Amino acid sequence: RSRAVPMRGDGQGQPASKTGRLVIVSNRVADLSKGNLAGGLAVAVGEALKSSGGLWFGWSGARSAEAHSKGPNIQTFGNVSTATVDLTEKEFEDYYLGFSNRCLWPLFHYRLDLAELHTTGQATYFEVNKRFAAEVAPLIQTDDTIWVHDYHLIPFAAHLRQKQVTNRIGFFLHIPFPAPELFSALPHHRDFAKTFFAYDLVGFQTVRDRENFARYAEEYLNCRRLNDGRLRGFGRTLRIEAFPIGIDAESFAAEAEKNARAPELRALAREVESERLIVGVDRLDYSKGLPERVRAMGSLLEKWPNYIGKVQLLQIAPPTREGVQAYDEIRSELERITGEVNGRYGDFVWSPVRYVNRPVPRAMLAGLFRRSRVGLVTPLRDGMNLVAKEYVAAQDPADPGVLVLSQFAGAAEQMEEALMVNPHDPAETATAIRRALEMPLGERRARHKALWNQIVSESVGWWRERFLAVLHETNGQPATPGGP
Ligand code: GDG
Repeated sequence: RSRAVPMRGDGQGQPASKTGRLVIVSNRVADLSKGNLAGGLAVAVGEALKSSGGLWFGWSGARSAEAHSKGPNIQTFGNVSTATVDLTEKEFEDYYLGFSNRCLWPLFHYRLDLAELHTTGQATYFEVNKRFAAEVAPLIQTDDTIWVHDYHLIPFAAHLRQKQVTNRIGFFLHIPFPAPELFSALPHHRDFAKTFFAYDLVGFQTVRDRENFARYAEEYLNCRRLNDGRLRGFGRTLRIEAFPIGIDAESFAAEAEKNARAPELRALAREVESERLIVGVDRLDYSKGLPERVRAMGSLLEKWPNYIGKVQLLQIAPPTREGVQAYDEIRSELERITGEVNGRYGDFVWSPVRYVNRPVPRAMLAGLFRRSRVGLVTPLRDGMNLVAKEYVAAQDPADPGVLVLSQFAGAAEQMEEALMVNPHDPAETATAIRRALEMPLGERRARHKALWNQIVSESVGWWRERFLAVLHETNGQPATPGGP
């Protein structure tokens, strides 16, 4: 665990509330009119926004034909405001679907084969970042702390600095940072990467990601690594740290306990015993290793036919980023393999894989996790993977299920007591599933206890407070026109 602890300072600096407002910048802004904050980022930063007061800026989610914005749409909810802007159709196509999701997403997930490196979207990506920076700059106050999120907005601070903004600006990358050899395949990668140096702090999910970035900066940008771990380059000193994102484990556990007996789940239990139920929940993304997972089910049944008619994988995989070809392809592939495995091993009353291509309400997911003996989280590459943590949080400590986890999920750096697998090897995954299904109660309890302690102590609140505390230890940067 100490691997994620900051190398410099104690991360216990001034809390955000004592030093002015928090300004969150992310691709999408949550709808705060709904009262209850739902969804990853909103839950993750919501408390900090409420405690220090703040502003959340980003895309409204709407597309408009007009090329010029009339300024952000500002809405106020108590001490928190949202400021949103629309994207034009071209911006949506080139910045969001194009460069962000056809190029950066696959590249950062080690999928050079899927990355559209020559997309014209890179120019629009920079333009949108520039426009966003211009729209938010007049709203920034001198003592604001600015926290920018994720791969859509990497050059955001560079554009903001050109508007003479000298505030502290932090960035958190929710997805992996790839090995330098991969990143350097991006055309103009140096111009792109130097924009990281406009931040005061760049946070990564894992030590591996942080070190990939550091190695890239040293080898390709001629930066110098200081003894305290910071990077010196482009006339600036950049602090880089690993901050593994967490969940609110206690509230997810309560939700799971409350929903474990929901009528929908009782009906499911009539068909498959809980002790034989395996669950997977993932956006239908090629990074999540879904076809490999279904192949592993085939491998399990081939090697151990005693499970035929008894076990079932319930895979929830809601569609995502429709309109990007790689997503249409992964869906076809998953559906073909699911059909193949079900056709080979299923009969009139039972099939080994149940596949749901729709989102399921969060409460239902929590109950489902609790009723499933095995949680199968086998991405080929993942920044963190919150499902792994949610699955653990949902278990009954007296009779807990077992997490089977990919070594390539960021969560693997923290969750050592899971059954770790190489998701590229269906036979290895099948062996782990069998081990999970057969694991004695004592071992299940011991593993669960260790994992539970881990997710409770390194919670989402811990992540948020540590990021902001470390950001407050930095000094802010002079605005250097024309700089990175
Ligand atoms: C990115 C990074 C990183 C999923 N299906 C349904 C549903 N979900 C919820 C899960 C979980 C969340 O969505 C997914 O989070 P993950 O972390 O698993 O993955 P990404 O969406 O790829 O998130 C990832 C994360 O950012 C945070 O930094 O961990 O590595 O890729 O909470 O439960 N929720 C509901 N219905 C569904 O059908 N309600």
